[in-house]
Amino acid sequence: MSKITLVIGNKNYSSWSLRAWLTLKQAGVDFSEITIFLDTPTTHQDIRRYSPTGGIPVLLDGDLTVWDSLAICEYAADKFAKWLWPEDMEARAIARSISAEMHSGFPQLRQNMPMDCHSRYPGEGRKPEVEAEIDRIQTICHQCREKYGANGDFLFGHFTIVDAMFAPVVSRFITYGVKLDSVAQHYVNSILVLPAMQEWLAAAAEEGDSVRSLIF
Ligand SMILES: N[C@@H](CCC(=O)N[C@@H](CS)C(=O)NCC(=O)O)C(=O)O
Repeated sequence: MSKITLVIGNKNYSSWSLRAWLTLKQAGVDFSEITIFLDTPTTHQDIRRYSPTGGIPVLLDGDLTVWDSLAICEYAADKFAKWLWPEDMEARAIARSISAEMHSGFPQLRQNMPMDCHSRYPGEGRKPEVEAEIDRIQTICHQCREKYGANGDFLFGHFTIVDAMFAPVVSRFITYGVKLDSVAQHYVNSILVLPAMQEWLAAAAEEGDSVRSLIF
């Protein structure tokens, strides 16, 4: 068993888990997974065995416990792959701003279009407040791709933590059939074709249960 362990929720539903998991995979980290299924009678106590907050994902590295998706991504960048953030200081500041925005924002998208990787609900959840958040995401795509994206297909060129933070949104756009402009669609496709993303989606499809009342 490898030294690093990531405790995650259902691959189909746990958007926060996807962010940490994809970051570790992209960084080539060798890690084991512990899956705790959400919305069962023992979920809460099972998560509490690992997590001081009662939330997942949680990363275990020897005696060290790192909780919260963004902190896990930061730890991966510190310990394994500095390139998970852009090299340029200003680009890095913008990348961190966008990651923080995704971490604390987009409540309408979360509430009305919860991640459900293997289901398809085209057109569901499209309130004006949701449209406004989708517009904001497209604006981020345009600005990053234009200013920082020249050397690759991702928001800052090569894959960074920002892209991991956006991966659940990409999945939501597929589930809810969101039509995007060409720049945003190209970006969505770039995330989708990542082998690690394909691996996550295939595992999510295999889980096949339904807890649609949950909001992630
Ligand atoms: N801010 C936290 C959010 C974590 C979170 O809300 N995780 C959900 C699963 S995606 C959870 O643990 N829910 C606990 C439960 O359903 O009992 C992070 O970024 O990691």
